[in-house]
Amino acid sequence: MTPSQEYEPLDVDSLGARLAGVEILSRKVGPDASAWRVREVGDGNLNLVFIVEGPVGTAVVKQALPYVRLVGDSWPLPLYRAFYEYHALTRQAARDPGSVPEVYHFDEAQALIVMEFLSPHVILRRKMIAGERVEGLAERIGTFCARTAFRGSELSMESGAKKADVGLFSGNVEIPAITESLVFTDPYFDAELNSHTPGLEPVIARLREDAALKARVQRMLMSFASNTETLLHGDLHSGSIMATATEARVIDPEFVQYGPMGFDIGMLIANYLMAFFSQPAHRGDDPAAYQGWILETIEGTVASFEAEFARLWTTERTGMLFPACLFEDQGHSSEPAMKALLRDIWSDAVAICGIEMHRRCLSLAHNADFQEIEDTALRARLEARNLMMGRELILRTETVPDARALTAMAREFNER
Ligand code: SR1
Ligand code: MG
Repeated sequence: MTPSQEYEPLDVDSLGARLAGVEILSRKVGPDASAWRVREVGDGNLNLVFIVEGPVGTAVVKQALPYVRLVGDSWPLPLYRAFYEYHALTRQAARDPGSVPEVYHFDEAQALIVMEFLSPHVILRRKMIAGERVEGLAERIGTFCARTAFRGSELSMESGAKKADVGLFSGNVEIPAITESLVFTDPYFDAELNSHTPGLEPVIARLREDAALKARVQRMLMSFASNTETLLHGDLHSGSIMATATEARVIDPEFVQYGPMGFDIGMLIANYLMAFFSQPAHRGDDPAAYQGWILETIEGTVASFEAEFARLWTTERTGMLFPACLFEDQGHSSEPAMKALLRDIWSDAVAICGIEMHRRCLSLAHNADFQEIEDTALRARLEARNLMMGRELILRTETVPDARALTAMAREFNER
C-alpha cells in the first residue's frame, strides 16, 4: 500500500493483501501475508482495530473510520484524527518510555497506525468489573500522568517549541468538540443522544435545575477549551489502559489536545470511582475488599503523580516557567510555588472528576461498569450515588483538599 492511495477501510479479508508491502509487518508478523490470521476486535466507539497474527509474531492495526462507529455514518468524523493520535503516541513514548504501545508504522492517507500487540494484557475496565487487581497500577499511571503533564508543558519545554506544538494540535478540531458537548454540555440538558437508566429522573432533574452547578461546569469547559497548559491524553479512562496482573500500559490517545493539567487524572479517578460504585453488582469474590483496593489505587495514583511531579520540578525544570534564576539562584525555595500549582491541578481534577461521573451515566457513551448491571433498579440506585457524589465534587471542590478526603467521600456516598 502506498500512502498516496485513496482512503479505504480495511476488512479482515483485504488486510493481508493491502498491507503485504508494509516492511515492518513482514518483520513483526511474517513475510508471507497470505499466512496472516486477521481478527477485527474493535470494541471502542470510533475505530477499526485488527489483530494480525503470523508465524513470527503479532501486531495491531488501528484504522480510523470516517464516522463515529458507535452512532453510524450519520455522524461523520475526520480521518485526520489518526495523525494526531500518532503524534500523541510518539510524544508519550518519549516523555514516559514504555508507557504506551510501540508504534511500528503510520499511514496518514489510510488513517492507520500499526503498533505493538500487548499480550496478555486486557482492558483494565474488564479487569475491574471482574474484581481483578493490578499490582503497581497506581504508581504506573500516576507517574504517566505526571511525566506527560510536566514534560508537555513550559515547565520543561522551551517556549517556542511548546507554542509550535500547540499550533500543530490545534488542527484537531472535531475531536475536542465531542468532549466539549458529550462531557461538559449534554448531561445538563435534554440532548438528542442522551440516555439514562429508568428511575434516575429525580436525580437528573436536581442536577439540571441547579444553575450554580451548570455555571461551574461551564467554567471548567472554558478552561478545557482555552487553557493549553500541557498535552493531554484526553480520554484517560479504564478503557484506555491495558493491564496484566502486574503491568499497565496506556493506549488510545486519539482525544489528545492541549488542556489543563488536572484533566487526565480527574477523568481517570472518575472512572475508578464508577468501578467502585458499580462493584457491588458484579461477581467479584469479595466486592467490599475490592472496593477498598480501588480507593487505595486512587490515593496511590495521586501520591505517585505528586511525587513524580515534585521530582521533575527539582530535576527537570528547564522551560520558561518558574526558572531557577528567579528562585534557587537567588536563594529562594520554589517549593511553595510548586505546592500551589499542585493544589490548582488537584482542584481542576476534582471538578473534572465530578463532570465525568455525570456524563458516563447521562450522555452518549455510557461505561460497561454500570451498563452491564441488568437489574435496572439496582443500576439506578448505584448510578444515583455516583451522580450525587459527582455533584458534590463539582460544587464543593474546595471541601476535597486531597485524595484521602475524596475516598472518604466515596465511602460515605456508597452507604446512601
Ligand atoms: C462519540 S465518542 C464517545 C466517547 O468515546 C470515547 O472513548 C470518548 O470518551 C468519547 O467521549
Ligand atoms: Mg478510546
